[in-house]
Amino acid sequence: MPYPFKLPELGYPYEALEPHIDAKTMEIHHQKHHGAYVNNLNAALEKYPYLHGAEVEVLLRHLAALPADIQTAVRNNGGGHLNHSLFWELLTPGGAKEPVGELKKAIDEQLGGFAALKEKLTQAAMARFGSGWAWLVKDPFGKLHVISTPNQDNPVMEGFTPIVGIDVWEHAYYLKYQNRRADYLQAIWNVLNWDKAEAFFRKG
Ligand code: MN3
Repeated sequence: MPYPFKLPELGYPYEALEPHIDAKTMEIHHQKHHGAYVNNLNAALEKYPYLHGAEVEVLLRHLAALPADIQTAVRNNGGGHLNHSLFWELLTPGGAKEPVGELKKAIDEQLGGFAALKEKLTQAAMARFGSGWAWLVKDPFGKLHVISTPNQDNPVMEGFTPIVGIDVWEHAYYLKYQNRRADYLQAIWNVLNWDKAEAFFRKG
């Protein structure tokens, strides 16, 4: 959905991911952090009606074509909006707890299986200095990659399709885990929904 962008409903209660992700973190993360990205993105686009029909992915893929005065705002806040919209979906309670279907096959064949993927993603997330994301992505030729992006950059900016994204900003875990990013990264596997990841893999 293009401009005006809206904060999506979570579709599940804030406490649904306890004890792995606490309700307060989810509430602040969704309402305050994601909410601010949406508001700031709309504010940046307001004076450029010719951009109001564009989906956020399109804006992010073509940042250099945008008016210079809003490129940074769209990059940070459009990225923030897209990243978190994907993240809430990937955390939907229920669903498969390990890779399934076509995605499982691709992970087994290309990355050496789920255990190897977990290790690669955890490494990418731990190695991200400061704020950013770790990702499982697919390139346009069907190959999977594990990457990490700084700040709110989204893999679509590099031509990839995001399959799994893990938020490693401190706001994603600080209330419960404080400085212990490694503990948060261990817990996150309990709440990832691999049916959703499979759907992103097939769609992309
Ligand atoms: Mn976040």
